[in-house]
Amino acid sequence: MQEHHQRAILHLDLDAFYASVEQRDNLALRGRPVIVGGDPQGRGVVATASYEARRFGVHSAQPCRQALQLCPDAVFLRPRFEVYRAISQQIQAIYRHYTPLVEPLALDEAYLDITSIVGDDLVAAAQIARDIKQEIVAQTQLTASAGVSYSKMLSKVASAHQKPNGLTVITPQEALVFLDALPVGKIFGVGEVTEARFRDLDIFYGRDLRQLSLGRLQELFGKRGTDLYRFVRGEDDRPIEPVRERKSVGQETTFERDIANREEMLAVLEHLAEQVAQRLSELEIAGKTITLKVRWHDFQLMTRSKSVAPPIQDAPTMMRYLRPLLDTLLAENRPVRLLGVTLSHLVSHGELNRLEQLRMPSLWE
Ligand code: DCP
Ligand code: MG
Repeated sequence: MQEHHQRAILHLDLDAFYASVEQRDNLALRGRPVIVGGDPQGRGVVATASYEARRFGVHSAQPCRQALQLCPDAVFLRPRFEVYRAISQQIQAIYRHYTPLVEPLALDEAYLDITSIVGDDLVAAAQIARDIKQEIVAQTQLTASAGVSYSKMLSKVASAHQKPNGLTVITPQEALVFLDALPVGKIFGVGEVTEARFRDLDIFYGRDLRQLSLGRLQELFGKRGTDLYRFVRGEDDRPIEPVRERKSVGQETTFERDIANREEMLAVLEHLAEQVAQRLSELEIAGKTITLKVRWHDFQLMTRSKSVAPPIQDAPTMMRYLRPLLDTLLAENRPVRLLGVTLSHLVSHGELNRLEQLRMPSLWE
């Protein structure tokens, strides 16, 4: 385990994400107050507001009605999640170009551990943050704010320090100064309830919290008291936990008795295909390769795959390929004890849309 101050952690957060995307895609919205969220006449809330609208006091989670009162000239828009998700994939691909240690927190937010590239050199880490910010602008025309420090908590504090388009480094020597001035609500794990309890104790900032002894914090908050005691001293060892990229989506079933009837097998495959299609749709992906897996009654395993264009996402299309694949195997004429369907070489819906828009079917080859 590394010493807590010997890592280089980045936190990247896009600026006014949904609103910036809308302004990017519609020139008429640039420089104007834009509010993305629910219906201003209805009961919806603000998802986010452009910086022009924030000047009027509009903010995330505020009722849209109230936002309309504060900023009657604002343009209200519904979110376009597919577009935001596609951009999220795009920026995560940029991050993964630097390190596999990428932990997304939200569509527009992620931690990167770049210790393997720069050691504990935060100046070099800041240069990488700058490069990444530039790459994001180049690829998406959107700006991000970056925080550079030796822990998750401090890099997140750093990225929020100068927004928009900011870059802030917090060195181990500077950590306490930043934490002193940090409202307790911004400390990891401090929700509204805890914040209210702190308010009753006249604790508003990190510097107030640091006055409490470990014993007192444990008395007040149990085990979490220990974390708070450590966080407010700049100690946060939480590792970056990357989400592994999914390689395949599959489903299989073993029979109680072996089956030898083709129609029965097809019925099973159809059921499996529907389950796989359901999962693909939840994950918003499609697969370029379909694989049929068969285990014979004697336990021998065989698979047959086919790569297809365009990528597959629905059960009927899967069946179109599974039928001939099954028939090549059934020539064997043996009873089957397991059937499985797997899709691999996955592509996101975002990627799919982009490529479809380019109308270049050759890209699927
Ligand atoms: N979001 C939401 N509801 C919230 C907060 C956020 O729907 N209560 C959505 C809209 C935001 C996106 O998530 O665009 C990212 O959230 P952020 O907190 O990072 O906010 P922004 O990116 O909009 O602004 P900032 O520049 O402060 O990061
Ligand atoms: Mg953001």
